[in-house]
Amino acid sequence: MELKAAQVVFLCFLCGLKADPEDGEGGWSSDFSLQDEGVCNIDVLDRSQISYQEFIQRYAYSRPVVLRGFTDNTKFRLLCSKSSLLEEFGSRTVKLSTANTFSYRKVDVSFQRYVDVLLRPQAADALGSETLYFFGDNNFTEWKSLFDQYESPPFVLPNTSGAFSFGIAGAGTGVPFHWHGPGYSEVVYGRKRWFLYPPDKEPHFHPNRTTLSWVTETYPNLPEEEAPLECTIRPGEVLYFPDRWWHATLNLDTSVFISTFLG
Ligand SMILES: O=C(O)CCC(=O)C(=O)O
Repeated sequence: MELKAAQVVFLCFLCGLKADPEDGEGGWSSDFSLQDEGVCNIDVLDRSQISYQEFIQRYAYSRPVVLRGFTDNTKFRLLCSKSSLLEEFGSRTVKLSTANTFSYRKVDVSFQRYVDVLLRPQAADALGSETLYFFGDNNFTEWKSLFDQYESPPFVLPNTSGAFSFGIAGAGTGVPFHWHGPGYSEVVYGRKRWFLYPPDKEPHFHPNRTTLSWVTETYPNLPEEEAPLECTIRPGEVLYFPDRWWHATLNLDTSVFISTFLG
């Protein structure tokens, strides 16, 4: 079939409008991902299901919640595609942290090198203390053009402001149990499985072992009363964790993610 010039122009116009030129995963998909999303035993609420007052009364100081469809980060998501980030920030230096509870060791590498060499699925037997994770320690001056486009979750706790932590990590990676102040976690690409315990219920874990090893070795043997709260979040959802709640994460896919810490 012969295409007329006008038809070609129209088709090219549609190509240009395609939301993501690489794929639905922003070019971050890899051959390996984890399938088990686990249960979701945390409340998941759409915008129409909760007001700010209800959030404060029911969740802000007492339990986690997943909020869905509260923000539109379409533009931020496009800027986080692999090609876009590499083009803009490939030559910038990023600070990596070991993926253990206390994240002591820090290593500087170029963002391009991190993506080309270090961003890979987690080996099942690797120690968290030997795994380098790009999350936080962001240079907000150099990456300003990106963070300016992020719309953070609208429900802020009284007398707090948000600080961002941005990261990208391979399937099977994650941060083992730890706690700190309240905040939100959002995945821009990929899926992230979260495990949480209230402040007075410290989970059994080894600070240098990975979440992956906790999930495969410890989790299946937990008595029912020691089961965590858990949920897998996807793009368009944010998980809220209250102050001092224990939490651990497991990236099921290569994931791009951002937390908003409220302090
Ligand atoms: O997103 C992650 O993998 C780590 C998030 C986390 O532990 C945190 O925000 O404190």
